[in-house]
Amino acid sequence: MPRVMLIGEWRSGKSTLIRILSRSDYRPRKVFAVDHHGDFVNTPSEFLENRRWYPALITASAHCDILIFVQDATRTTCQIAPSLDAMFNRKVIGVITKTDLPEANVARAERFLRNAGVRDMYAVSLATGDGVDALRQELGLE
Ligand SMILES: Nc1nc2c(ncn2[C@@H]2O[C@H](COP(=O)(O)OP(=O)(O)O)[C@@H](O)[C@H]2O)c(=O)[nH]1
Ligand SMILES: [Mg+2]
Repeated sequence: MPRVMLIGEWRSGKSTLIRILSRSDYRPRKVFAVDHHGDFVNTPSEFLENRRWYPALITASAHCDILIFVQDATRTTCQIAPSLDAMFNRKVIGVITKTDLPEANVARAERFLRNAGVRDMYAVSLATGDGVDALRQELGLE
């Protein structure tokens, strides 16, 4: 399978996504550091929130095949900078989480991700599993 790196703001669902996609009991071990779990690379939310950390994201992405920008569908703001995809010479896909929650607005999350440079997006609920199969297929997971 490809090596997949996740980028997204605090509580957007990065750790949960890794747990579900890897079918294992992933708990992030490290705080404020890139965390490897099999073929998944988790990144600290702080690396997205302040551009002084962008070099750390670029370095971590170097040995990854696919980057996932994670956007929480219930959030009314987006911390992913416009055209952030251009910073990486990698395939980027978007994952919209929390589609099961009443305050979720998938169209808004899609706009945020499109603004960040994402073209291919997957809307999922990590609570119900909705949409996860399509994402698995995209990533070449069984
Ligand atoms: N209802 C619901 N909760 C979710 C979903 N994805 C993540 N969560 C919850 O959101 C919280 C933050 O998720 P986490 O994976 O720790 O976010 P991270 O900070 O990006 O790693 C946890 O309590 C998750 O259970 C989802 O699709 N639906
Ligand atoms: Mg986490």
